[in-house]
Amino acid sequence: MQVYGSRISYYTGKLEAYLRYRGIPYDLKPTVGNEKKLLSGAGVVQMPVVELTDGRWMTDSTPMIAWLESGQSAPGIFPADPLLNFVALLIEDYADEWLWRSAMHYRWSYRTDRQYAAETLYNELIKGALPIPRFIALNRLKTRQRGGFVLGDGVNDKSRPHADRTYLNALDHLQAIFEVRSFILGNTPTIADFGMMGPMLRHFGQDPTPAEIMRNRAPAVYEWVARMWNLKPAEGAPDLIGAVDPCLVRFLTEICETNLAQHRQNAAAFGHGDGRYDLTVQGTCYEKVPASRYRVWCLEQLRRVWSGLSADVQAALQALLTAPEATILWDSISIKPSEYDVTSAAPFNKAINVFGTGVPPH
Ligand SMILES: N[C@@H](CCC(=O)N[C@@H](CS)C(=O)NCC(=O)O)C(=O)O
Repeated sequence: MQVYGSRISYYTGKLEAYLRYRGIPYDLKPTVGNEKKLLSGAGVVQMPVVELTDGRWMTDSTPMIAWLESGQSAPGIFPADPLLNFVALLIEDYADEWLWRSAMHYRWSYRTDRQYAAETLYNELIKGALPIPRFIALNRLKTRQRGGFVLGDGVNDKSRPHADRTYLNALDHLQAIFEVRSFILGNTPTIADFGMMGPMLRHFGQDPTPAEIMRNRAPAVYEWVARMWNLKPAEGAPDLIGAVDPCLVRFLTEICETNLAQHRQNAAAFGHGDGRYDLTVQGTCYEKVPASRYRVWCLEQLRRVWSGLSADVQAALQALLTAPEATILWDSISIKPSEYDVTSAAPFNKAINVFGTGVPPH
């Protein structure tokens, strides 16, 4: 397959970790210069977009990995136990939709990190493809990314300590887990691990400032990143935990307080037709963040899986997810439908970006 993406892209790294694990060969191609093909094939320009050898196009790491995995033989990365599977999906969604802001903040707010990222993107995507002088291209990249995904996504002097802290919290929770087992939900990997590779591989584990923090503060996480990158399926059945333990419960509380808080407020803003809203998470206000129709769909997916669980599993999960923010998973409140992918064709549908046409609009 052809994977259109970048060596420093969050979701490309997530997909690549999975492809390497499954031994699925791929070529990495640049998105720049191929925008028309991507738009007509997948409906969006984003990273990653995949062209299969049979000519079909697909995008969006979450449904892509689910589809690829459905063609694999056991052991699967989606836990057979419905409770653990739901926990894994919650972790994947937190990695995709919550940690992104913090990862973009570390990459584009810190001078050394943004210089490294801009140089890498220039060399990979722009040099030789677009007739733009290097220093102009670097400045444009920094302005686009910092303006859109950091300042334009609510990270300012007031919210910055929380955007820093949210990464440290993720590290501390994972470090505690990897002190007792090799992967998030056991001694074999699940979709929770592949999801967490998005932020941890190509941003936090690679950008100079957060990578230094990871090595010193959470060496077990640093080791897990390498373990995931070098992983091949084990023989035999998955070896997963039989019960959710206290270190995982604490991680789930963090996930509810952050990602599920964002989901509730984003869905409400979308319902009111607001393009931007003030997002309050753990007492910090991220001002004027862009509302996302794509994320309303993510919430719908979680609620759909929830509603398919038996009453016993729902009750067992409710006993674990005690943070008030968790109720968005089962509340009977009406959420304005995203009307995205209504025929459940993803990852082969005409996709939408997380924000507008890619970058949060100014
Ligand atoms: N939901 C998608 C998100 C893909 C995505 O947003 N990728 C980023 C880069 S890692 C992107 O292409 N952003 C749009 C842009 O920068 O224009 C997925 O999981 O694959």
